[in-house]
Amino acid sequence: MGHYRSNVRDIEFNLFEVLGIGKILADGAFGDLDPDAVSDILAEAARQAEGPLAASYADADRNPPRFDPADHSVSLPESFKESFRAWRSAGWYRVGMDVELGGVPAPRILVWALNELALGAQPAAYMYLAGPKFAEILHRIGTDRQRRWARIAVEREWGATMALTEPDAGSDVGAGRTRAIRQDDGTWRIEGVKRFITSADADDLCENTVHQVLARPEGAGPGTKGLSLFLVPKFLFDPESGEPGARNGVFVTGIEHKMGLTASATCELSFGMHGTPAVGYLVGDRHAGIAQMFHVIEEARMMVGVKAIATLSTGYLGALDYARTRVQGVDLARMGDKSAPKVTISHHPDVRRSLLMQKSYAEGLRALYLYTAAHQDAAVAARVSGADADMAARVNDLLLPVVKAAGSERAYAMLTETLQCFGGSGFLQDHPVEQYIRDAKIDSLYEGTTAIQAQDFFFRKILRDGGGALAHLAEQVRRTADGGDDGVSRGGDVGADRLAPVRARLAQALGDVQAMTATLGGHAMAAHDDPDRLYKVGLGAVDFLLAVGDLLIAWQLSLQAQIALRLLHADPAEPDRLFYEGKVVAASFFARHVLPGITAAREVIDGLDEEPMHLDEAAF
Ligand code: ST9
Ligand code: FAD
Repeated sequence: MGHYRSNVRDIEFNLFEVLGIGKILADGAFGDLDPDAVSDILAEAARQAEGPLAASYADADRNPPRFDPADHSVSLPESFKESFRAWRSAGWYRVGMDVELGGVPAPRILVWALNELALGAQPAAYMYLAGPKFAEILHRIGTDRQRRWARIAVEREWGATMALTEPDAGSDVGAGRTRAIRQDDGTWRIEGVKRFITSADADDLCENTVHQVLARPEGAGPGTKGLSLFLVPKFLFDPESGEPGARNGVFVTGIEHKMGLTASATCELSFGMHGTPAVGYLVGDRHAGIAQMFHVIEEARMMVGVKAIATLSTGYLGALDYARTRVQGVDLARMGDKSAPKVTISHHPDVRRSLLMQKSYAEGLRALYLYTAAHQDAAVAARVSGADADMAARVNDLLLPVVKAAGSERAYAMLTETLQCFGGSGFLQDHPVEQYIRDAKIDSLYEGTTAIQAQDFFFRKILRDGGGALAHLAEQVRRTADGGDDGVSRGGDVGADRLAPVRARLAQALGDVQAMTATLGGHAMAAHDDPDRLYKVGLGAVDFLLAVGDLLIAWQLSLQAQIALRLLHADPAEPDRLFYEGKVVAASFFARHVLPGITAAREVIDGLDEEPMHLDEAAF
């Protein structure tokens, strides 16, 4: 069996029973797609993800890409290229893509569910296949000529990169020094060095690669607002047919040697420095680089969160299998009985605690990313949360940093629980979990570190939004805590007794989060007169974001438990009964074991103090 274990049962529970995809599709907004087709798509994509796509996971890690300075090329492992080609030729990336680009209509909840399968099986391949997604964005924001290029890019299967980072410009993208010089023919010369660029050379997987580059036109102002977005193709091409021509002056000049995710080549990329000018084309013929690049960044931030969650899910399912078969020790309740039979480790309370922790985070985070995806389609959002199109977009904006940062931080922490379940064997390369941990660490770093997400979440997504999207979400949480309708099924409150303690803790956690929001908001307001009060926000922002993440996970788990209890009432077949029982216990476990931490986080936020900011660096 390959390394990857999908959880299609849980994905389907989310799509069908929680989000109500059946009713969404019946509205007709997504063409002929029907529930049976959704199930078929998921089953077949999972089979391919677990099979050919996942097949090269370990091999590509042990035999990573190599860089040849003679011709600035990167060669990828053959096994990896086979996996990539198998997945690309299956065409899953067309599901949900713009029909004008050859796509098939589908709601974003299905698109992201499919993405989870690819990202769990072979995340580097998903990233090399970013070309069509880049093309979709260019098709939205480019000039007419660039919209044609977008169609060419899909037809000819070109690759794409996003090139922001430079040696002195990481989190601080606005410090970028790459220059753009306007030419008489309307094109631009790009000069500079970018660092850490993912998929900057794709071996022979793609005929051409289009780099999306932030650069500063001569005379433009400082910071991010002075940056413009340019397309810089590896090969210049015929603008009508796309036929590649001369080599453009953008060259890979090195690859990074990384802790994990080694199959994904991370490159230094230089522009106009090897005797050939780097020709660039201004996107949309307007200077709005950072805003345009954020279309890409938003897609990529969601991708990173889903990657982390997918990795946790496969890790958890592996740990579960191991715990069901590894025999060690006797049942704790018979610890004094030397003749007691040996049991599998899944009988030990601490292993159960660990498995439930992994399960509740993996399934709660999956529910959260799918709920977020539901707000990427106005029609779906209206059904799921009653949001209008404007509110749907704001809820999506609010949740992106939570999916990205809580997803990556919690998945990484839980993967150490996964490894622990394997005992010493988990430390060996016999199991994929050590690679999962190495490969997942990057998720809290790239696409904006956790600290950057936390600031984005508080300042932009809450304060600047006037708290509107947060209030919309809080209302949904409140409804679940009150035992209201689950939104989709409109069933009665079947599990009221069993869920009462969960709901009480959920209500308490909601109150704690609202109090934290008010406290941090108070500091931000007071900063108009006393700017140092912003330090308190900075000191508490990550704790706050993670607390909100836990609240939302608890909410989704409670909602799922409510639906599961109703379905249990209908006396389902045995596998379904077990699945729904697991849902109820996961919600209860998370409420008891994790939610008290939100009250503790509230205390931390209440007690924030500027002392760390006044400590002399030498005293650290
Ligand atoms: C990276 C890649 O790490 C990781 C792997 C990716 C692999 C995929 C590769 C292939 C890609 C090909 C493309 C395919 C497409 C899809 C791919 C999917 C896989 N929301 O607050 P201000 C804008 S890449 C929306 O003053 P500062 C807005 O226009 C490297 N817009 O910021 C705003 O103006 P206004 C990733 C936002 O202080 C303007 O920015 N690097 C948002 O100037 C200025 O805002 C990072 O992520 C937002 N949330 O700059 C950098 N925020 O206010 C992290 C800002 O008027 N650093 N804007 O609306 C940051 O995010 C910083 O906070 C900063 C600060 C740079 C924004
Ligand atoms: P720094 O910005 O130097 O941050 C160092 C530490 O300081 C972090 O803990 C950070 O949270 C903290 N910090 C920095 N500023 C602040 C602040 N204002 N407030 C609070 N804390 C702060 N970039 C691309 O453009 N394209 C790519 O395809 C790409 N792929 C990547 C692939 C890999 C494997 C890696 C490692 C990086 C990639 N990157 C890419 C770059 C990535 O986006 C940056 O590494 C990331 O944005 C952080 O920048 P930095 O590494 O310079 O860290």
